Amino acid sequence: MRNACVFILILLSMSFLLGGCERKTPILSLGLDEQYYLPRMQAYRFVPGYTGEAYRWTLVFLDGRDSLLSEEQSYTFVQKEEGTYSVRFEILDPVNSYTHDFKIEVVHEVVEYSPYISRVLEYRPAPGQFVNEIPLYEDGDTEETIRSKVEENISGKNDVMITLGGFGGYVTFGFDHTVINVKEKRDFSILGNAFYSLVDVGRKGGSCEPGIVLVAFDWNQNGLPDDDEWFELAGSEYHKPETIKNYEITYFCPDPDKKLFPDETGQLTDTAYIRWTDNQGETGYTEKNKFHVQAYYPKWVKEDQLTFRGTRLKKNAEDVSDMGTYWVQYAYDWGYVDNHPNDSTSLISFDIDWAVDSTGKSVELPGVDLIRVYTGVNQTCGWIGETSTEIIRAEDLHLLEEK
Ligand SMILES: [Ca+2]
Ligand SMILES: [Ca+2]
Ligand SMILES: [Ca+2]
Repeated sequence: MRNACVFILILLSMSFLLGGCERKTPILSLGLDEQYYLPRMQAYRFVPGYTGEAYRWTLVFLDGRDSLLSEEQSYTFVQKEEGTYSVRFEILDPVNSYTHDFKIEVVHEVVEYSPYISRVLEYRPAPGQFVNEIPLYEDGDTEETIRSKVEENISGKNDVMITLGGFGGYVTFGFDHTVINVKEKRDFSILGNAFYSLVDVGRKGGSCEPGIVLVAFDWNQNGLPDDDEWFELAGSEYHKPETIKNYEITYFCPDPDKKLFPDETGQLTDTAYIRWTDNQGETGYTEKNKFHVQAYYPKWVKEDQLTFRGTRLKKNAEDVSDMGTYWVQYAYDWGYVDNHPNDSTSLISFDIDWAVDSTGKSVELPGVDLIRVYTGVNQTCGWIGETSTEIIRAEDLHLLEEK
């Protein structure tokens, strides 16, 4: 091993000299240590600067068996269980092959993790009747102060509801650790304010406003949703023909002095309030009702139009009275936020293994660092207004289990 290290150092020094001043990579970052101490549920990215034709990272067990971890040059390691992990890194190259065995001690975190949301990275609701109210917009608020209000509201067990507004409106949040994808198990749950109003029929319905979940693993470990790919968790509706992928909608900020178009019931004060157009050739309006008199377009947003993209679920509401007085939003089977009541534990929890890429192909993720939820339907229901996903809390189910 020692000889190999010396050899590599010489080789690296040579390439550094040959490359001259243009090579900025410091030699020290090119190596791998013999031993690492890493907290559980925290990803760590190993980036060997030394290159070859192919690579192999394997987990080596005590009995000599091994299991392939990756064939990429770099590897992001994360484990839920504490203990010693023996890892082998190999550079497979006809000229300079290289094997490095090292140990990772996965230890308990110094400060106990929270099973709940610890940070909100983005909040961008689409127009809606609760926008500027939950959270409350106050004079002088900016994107950042609103984000911080949302963070305060849905972190931990504060349980103060936020709205995502109409189709596409979203929030992005994370925990103080990676939510690990445990095989054959649901990994996290998200709480909203859905309820059933029909108790005597086979079809669950009431106030069910399904939001779609996206997840990302922070591969480059910078804590940000930058170049990490987002994957949709494919719920019960994902593969149905009526579900529209790559839906896009643009809402236009209304002129405050615009003419109002009330309806004959007196409950809608403007049926042509916030105009939207979509990429399906449709156009329509977010209607204003008399129960919510504030502006529905997010006041802190400077742009005069807002565009959202995503998967659009079929409308789930029916006017069961046929007179516009009693609307029922029917729940989809599984895999959506604010779609079943919070006491239906299995119906508000999510499995990271449901993740699919943009072509619908299943992807394997070791865990997720970032979760985004957006309203999945574009629908208005008379006096009860547009359908909007609401959130109060999210939980790492594995950490909850430990408590
Ligand atoms: Ca899982
Ligand atoms: Ca990142
Ligand atoms: Ca709701």
